[in-house]
Amino acid sequence: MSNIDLAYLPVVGRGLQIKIICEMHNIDFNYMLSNPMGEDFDKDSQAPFGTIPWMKDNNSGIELNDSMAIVLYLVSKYPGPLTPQNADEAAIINMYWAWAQDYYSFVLSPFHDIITGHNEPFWRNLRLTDTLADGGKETGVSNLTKLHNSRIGFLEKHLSSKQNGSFLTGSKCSYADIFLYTCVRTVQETAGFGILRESCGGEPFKDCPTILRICNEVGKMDAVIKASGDIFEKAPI
Ligand SMILES: N[C@@H](CCC(=O)N[C@@H](CS)C(=O)NCC(=O)O)C(=O)O
Repeated sequence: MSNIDLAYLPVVGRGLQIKIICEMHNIDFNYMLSNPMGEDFDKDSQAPFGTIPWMKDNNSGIELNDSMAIVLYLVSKYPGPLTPQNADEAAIINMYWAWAQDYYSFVLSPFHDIITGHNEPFWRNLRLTDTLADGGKETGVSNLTKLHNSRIGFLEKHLSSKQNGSFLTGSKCSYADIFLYTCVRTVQETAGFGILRESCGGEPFKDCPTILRICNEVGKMDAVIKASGDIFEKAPI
């Protein structure tokens, strides 16, 4: 039996970063596909908060139902290259992780509703939003494109003023770099995010050389290549 049971969806989403982190820390895991895109796991009845990712460590018995909680647990329980060296380093990494989580929650996730054509109330367990309300798809895409540009604009300005090594926090790749990478490549490469690419004239990160440089460095790492496989090409989002 694998040490870790991990449930998510067959998309990049909030699952790939956990898979990459497991690969980098040699953590064996059993990947289960959840409803509505798989039958190994029922998020509505098996996940305490009704969302995925969900994880159970069969060694310790600990069960976690939040992506950041899962990542923080894995890098501290199973130390490896992504484990922060001290509290200060951890705090800064967690701030960048939270940037990516907010970008995902408020930009990418509402795009998922447009891409998958869902706008019915309560189709999610976590949030009640209708991205298509007040103007339909065109307005929704236009508003979210503005938000995308604003969010990445702040991060790029901040990072470019630091001139601080190849990664977010300096010379060492962190779990926040991994999440930034999965978000950026999702927008650049997955079929579903073609609508954001189109809305940005084909290059959604064209004014973000620092963000792109960091993602290029992350994308060169063997564990990232191995864990990602062809997911950006094949997954819809
Ligand atoms: N803060 C949570 C958010 C989890 C979340 O929203 N997961 C989405 C998939 S990425 C989900 O389960 N959506 C289905 C639903 O809400 O029913 C985390 O980071 O794990």
